[in-house]
Amino acid sequence: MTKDTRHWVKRACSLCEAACGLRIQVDAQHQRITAVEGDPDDSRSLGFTCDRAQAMRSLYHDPARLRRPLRKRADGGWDEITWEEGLSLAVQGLQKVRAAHGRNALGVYVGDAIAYDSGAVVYAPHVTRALDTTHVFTAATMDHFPKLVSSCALYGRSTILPVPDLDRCDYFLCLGSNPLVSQASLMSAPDMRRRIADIRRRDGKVVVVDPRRSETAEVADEHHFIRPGTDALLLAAMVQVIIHEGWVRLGHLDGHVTGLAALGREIAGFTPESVAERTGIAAPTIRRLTLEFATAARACCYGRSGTCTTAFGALTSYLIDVLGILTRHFDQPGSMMFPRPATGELEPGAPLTDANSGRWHSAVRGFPEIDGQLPAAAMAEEIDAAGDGRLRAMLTIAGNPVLTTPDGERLDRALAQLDFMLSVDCYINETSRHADLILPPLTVLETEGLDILAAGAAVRNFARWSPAVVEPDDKGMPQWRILLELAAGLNGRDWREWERELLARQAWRSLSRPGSAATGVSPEQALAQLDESPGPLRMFDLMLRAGPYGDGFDSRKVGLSLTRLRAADAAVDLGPLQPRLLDILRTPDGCVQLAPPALMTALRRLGQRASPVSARYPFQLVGRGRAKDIHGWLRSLPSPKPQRSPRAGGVPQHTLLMHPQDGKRLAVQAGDQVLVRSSAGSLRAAANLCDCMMPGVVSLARGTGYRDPPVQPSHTLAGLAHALVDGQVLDPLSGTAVTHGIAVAVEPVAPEPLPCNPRL
Ligand SMILES: Nc1nc2c(c(=O)[nH]1)N[C@H]1C(S)=C(S)[C@@H](COP(=O)(O)OP(=O)(O)OC[C@H]3O[C@@H](n4cnc5c(=O)[nH]c(N)nc54)[C@H](O)[C@@H]3O)O[C@H]1N2
Ligand SMILES: Nc1nc2c(c(=O)[nH]1)N[C@H]1C(S)=C(S)[C@@H](COP(=O)(O)OP(=O)(O)OC[C@H]3O[C@@H](n4cnc5c(=O)[nH]c(N)nc54)[C@H](O)[C@@H]3O)O[C@H]1N2
Ligand code: SF4
Ligand SMILES: [Mo]
Repeated sequence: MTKDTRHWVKRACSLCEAACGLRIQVDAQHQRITAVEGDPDDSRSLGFTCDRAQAMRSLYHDPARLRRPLRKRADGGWDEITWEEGLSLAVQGLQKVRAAHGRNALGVYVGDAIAYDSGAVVYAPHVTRALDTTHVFTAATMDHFPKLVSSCALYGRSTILPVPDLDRCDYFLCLGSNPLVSQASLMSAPDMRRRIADIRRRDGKVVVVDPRRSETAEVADEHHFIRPGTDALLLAAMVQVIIHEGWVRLGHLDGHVTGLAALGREIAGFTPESVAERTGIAAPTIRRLTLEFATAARACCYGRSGTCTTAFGALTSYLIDVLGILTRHFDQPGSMMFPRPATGELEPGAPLTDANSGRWHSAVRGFPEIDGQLPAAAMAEEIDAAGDGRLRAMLTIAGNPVLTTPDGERLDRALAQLDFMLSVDCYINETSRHADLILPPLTVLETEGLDILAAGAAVRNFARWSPAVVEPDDKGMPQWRILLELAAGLNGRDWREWERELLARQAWRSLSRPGSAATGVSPEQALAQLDESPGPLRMFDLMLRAGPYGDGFDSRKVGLSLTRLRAADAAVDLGPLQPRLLDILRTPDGCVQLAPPALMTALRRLGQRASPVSARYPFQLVGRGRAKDIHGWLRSLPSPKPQRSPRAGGVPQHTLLMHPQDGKRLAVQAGDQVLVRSSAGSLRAAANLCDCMMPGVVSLARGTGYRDPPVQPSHTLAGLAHALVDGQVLDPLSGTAVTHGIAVAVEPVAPEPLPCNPRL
């Protein structure tokens, strides 16, 4: 009888912010992952996983995943090279362009996938800093950047982000998010179906506002269709009613806000009656929802992608918070609250007075930098139209902007013109195929890490360490080390020395923080207690031990350290969220700013807002997430087991959803091919008629649709919903591209065979 070499390892799923607890079965002898399951003992997810969890396994085994550095040959093919060569060529390539054309000839794009590797999160900002360029782009300006801008204006710092205290609220108003499928973002709460059912079970109420009756709307008490892009009008009317009716109750924030009178004046004209037609929600309904929200015992107003990536994204994000602040549904149990991560990233600090925007501008359209970033929508033109000031070398990390930013085809061409391009990516995707050099990291299953992203957005405080599940490929390199070596190399330093210096700087920061658990401990004493091996783990140990729940470098004390988290081998519960806004506010006057000038200007602009639809483009297109993939890229993985039903929540995933009335008007029947056109481009899709759509609004899953004429997909399938996104249309306050509510025309076309990907 052969000995069974399989064993189970517990770790968090790293594929979205929920960070569910997994049990992963490993055949150690053959270095194979044989099963991925939800861990019933995980206190946060209680055994829940979504369809995507299996991708952790497929990703590890995928033969198409890169494992060694690749250098492009003159004929376009690739050669495997050593890590030493790869890293040295990478630094040389970037330095050569900098020496010849100056620092701003270098650019960097950091994508979403970086977020799921905590070690990489530690060193990515150091690479950006080492490039020392004004050309910094990230996926955030296609996503949640409006929230950061709003938080900066209200609370003085972009990282002070409120999270619904979901498990204690009894009224959940959810706008522009479909957490049943996406499992949410800026809210880490595994198993949203259970949590929403729990609100209803405790006699609470769930209200969803969405132009599509989404999977979340299906399980809510109420759903209201809204015209895409008009949430700011709805929320302005709700705030207007609260101020006008004298329902303002600031609670513990009384005396700690400024600008209420100014806001009252600016918002006076936004009555429910004045916004009803534009939003599509009747005035009495708006008044009733406002009354219900204001009088609920514990209420949360939450908005995500559908409220961010619109022309008034920052204003909408700000109004969402203001609604809570004015009704004492803020920073109190059961309302929007602020997590307290164990690594100490959200602790009190001195007021921040320096301007964090407008310090430089993009060369072509003159976009102001915000928090050090330029809009991703400006990337292509900064390469191909900025003359002498143009970008000549790019570094992309964990992203695929050719498919996820506007004008992807132009970016596709522009990247081909660069003098040098480096990608840190585990695939040759539509973007990294242009690189001269690709440096592929180990997968997260081969590395240890901490749930830092999820802890910063958790609906209940927790800390969790995840072990490596399989032995790391001995010829591979963890992502943290790739990034650290790049940062060190660009600074002309040895990477070990540079790591030590970054650690010493962090020691100084963590230990000098007011309220540190390690008061009285010197940086030298702290550093002497850390592990000898360089890397993010000893950085995390330092942050945990000096952090708010830390042992303060005294192992006799009850408190967190990496050793304790490792021993726990599960999420460590750190209790419910606590009121703390007044401690962490960073505004110069120590008050929440209710009437920041830029947002008041946006409010005036909102009053004059013209509808984007016209006779030429009479529909509005919104996106929807697909249960199995993230932005299309997981879809190309081989499936470890036969695909489940192609339906999620009853909605077929590959089609353009439209209301039957609209279908009738266009003489389009279910299954017919249609051409969807916007000012930016066009694509094909099969029509799917459904009364889940608001009339006049159509919906396409992210990363779907086919080129017109259809072409065979390359690696990730032609994920072209972005082909309709116009890079000229941005939320001016945040530089975020408008990906929801795009004005489009829809017309029936003669069918063409659509390419078929056997992996779909
Ligand atoms: N039209 C439209 N555009 C959108 C959106 C939309 O809804 N509609 N959504 C927006 C949103 S919310 C986001 S977050 C962005 C995402 O935009 P991006 O971050 O640019 O895109 P992803 O498709 O997530 O690309 C991730 C890539 O990272 C690589 N990768 C995977 N794992 C790793 C890893 O561990 N390390 C490294 N180095 N690479 C890895 C894979 O090759 C994958 O292609 O797109 C935005 N763009
Ligand atoms: N399966 C899957 N899960 C994912 C991802 C994925 O690609 N696939 N991506 C992950 C990422 S990076 C992110 S950022 C999150 C995003 O997670 P969510 O923010 O939940 O995003 P979506 O699932 O796109 O849901 C957006 C909803 O907003 C609605 N909407 C569109 N326009 C408007 C509008 O103007 N007003 C209102 N009120 N609603 C509007 C859409 O109809 C849609 O139902 O999901 C994460 N989870
Ligand atoms: S919800 Fe997110 S964290 Fe949980 S299993 Fe799915 S992808 Fe992984
Ligand atoms: Mo995102």
